[in-house]
Amino acid sequence: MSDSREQKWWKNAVVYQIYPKSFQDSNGDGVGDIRGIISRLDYLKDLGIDAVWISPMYCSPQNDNGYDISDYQDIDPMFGTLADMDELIAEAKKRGIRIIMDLVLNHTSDEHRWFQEAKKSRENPYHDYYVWRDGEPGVYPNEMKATFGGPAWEWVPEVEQYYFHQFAVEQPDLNWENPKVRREIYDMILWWMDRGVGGFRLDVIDQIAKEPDKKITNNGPRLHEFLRELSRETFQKGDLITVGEAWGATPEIAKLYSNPDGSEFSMVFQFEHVGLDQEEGKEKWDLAPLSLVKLKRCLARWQRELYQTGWNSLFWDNHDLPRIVSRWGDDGEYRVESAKMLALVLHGMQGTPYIYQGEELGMTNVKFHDISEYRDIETTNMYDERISEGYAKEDVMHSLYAKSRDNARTPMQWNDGRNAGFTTGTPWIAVNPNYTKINAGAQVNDPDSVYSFYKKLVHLRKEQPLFVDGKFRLLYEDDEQIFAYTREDEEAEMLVCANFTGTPVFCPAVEEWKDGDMLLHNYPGEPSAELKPYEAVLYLRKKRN
Ligand code: TEU
Repeated sequence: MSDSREQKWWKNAVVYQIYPKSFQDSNGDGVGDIRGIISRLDYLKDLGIDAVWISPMYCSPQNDNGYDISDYQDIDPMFGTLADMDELIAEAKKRGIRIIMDLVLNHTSDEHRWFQEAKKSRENPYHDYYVWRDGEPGVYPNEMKATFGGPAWEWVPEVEQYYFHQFAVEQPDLNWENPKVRREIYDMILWWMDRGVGGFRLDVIDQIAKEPDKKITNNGPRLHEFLRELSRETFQKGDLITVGEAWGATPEIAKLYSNPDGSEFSMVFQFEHVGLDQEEGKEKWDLAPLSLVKLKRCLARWQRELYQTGWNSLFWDNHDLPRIVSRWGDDGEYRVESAKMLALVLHGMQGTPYIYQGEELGMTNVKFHDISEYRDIETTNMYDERISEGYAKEDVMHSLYAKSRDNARTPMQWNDGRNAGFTTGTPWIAVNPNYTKINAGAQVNDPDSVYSFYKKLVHLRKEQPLFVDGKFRLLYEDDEQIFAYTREDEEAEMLVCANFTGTPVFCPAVEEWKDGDMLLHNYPGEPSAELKPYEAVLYLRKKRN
């Protein structure tokens, strides 16, 4: 075992993401909660994952489902209590699972005590916790827009100033220039570390060092100075996994974030591959055709660039993204095959893989008929905006079906019973009607299920050092159907070979590797050089010395 694996447990780990509102309800109020999560820990243990990242459960008015925090040091009653949280940490620990909290440090809720104080007067000690600019009602400091629609500035008559918000009006941005803000944040993080938390995911962390006067949102000049201080004052005092969300990361920047010297984070989420199906210069709703060549080049570049100089996170899905099987796979006839194929292609690369709840079941996007069934603030704001701009309803719905964040947020499909076993009450967002077919109950004991395939992958990673250390090499770079690559170290090499389409394709590498051990395959029997729709295989061979 190499040094890096001994020192950095998270390089060998698989993380599972829970969106708590939609995971498991224990008290019939239609919203998932901590006791629900505790009741499903054995399921997670069976899957074999090492850590669970849970989206925010702090006190929040829920304008953005918990990404608007009103008290960082308490749990929202909707999810339970601090005592429940302590129990969750302890119960997870018993099963060898660490709990990763989601830290939203770029902004708070407008109901946070700091903001309530800040907006009282310019002299208030908390005023400078946020980002204010002078102006007059109706004359904005500049034309910056918020991610969730509308201007990025909101007028507060009491102080006759605008505050800056990169997301919703209810999410005022914190002022990281103020050392007091930073100290409060560090103390809060240390407090969670003392409770036994195993790591943190840092929400939109590349946006904290904004300079709105220069229209700088992410990657501000002081960003890495702030991050190094944050890491020194908190994370480096424990053995944590930390992952920053950085939509604006390039490989160069990611090397800073995930520097092996540990000065910032363990790794970052970068989103370059996620934006490939969006028309350039437009919004995520403006869909461009998918190109496998572009996807491969993008992912391969990240593999190459961070090799031994940083560390990748590997993910297809999260709570903001549509379901991968509906996006790059086939959520109809070849749902099972394509879900497995996508899993293998992702997990075979170098980095720490993340599984988003339900991905291990091959859960799909949802098509609600009416906007009233959608809950996400980004989705409903965009709908209103586009309808008022004259877009046709069908076109807007078409974009929602492809990209709404609610695709990922429908309740976890546990079984084929009422509400998919998620709640005995009325779910806060409707269950995807395909739960009768796609659910955990049908898959956990089926050796051929998507679930079992994920489970094998997770276990393989523990057995094969190549998954962690092997050097990546892309094959067939210009092929629009095949995604194939090798990983290699001094002792062994492996081949991942996948047909990314529903049309058979000839792939000579499969023939060349026939003498290797076939570790995984998403069809029965041996593959031939003609790969079937979405067929994927993993071969390993030892090197002869
Ligand atoms: O997301 C960051 C972010 O930039 C997203 O809003 C992204 O632009 C959008 O989802 C693309 O559709 C994080 C959280 O993951 C998200 O859930 C929060 O809403 C957001 O920050 C604000 O805290």
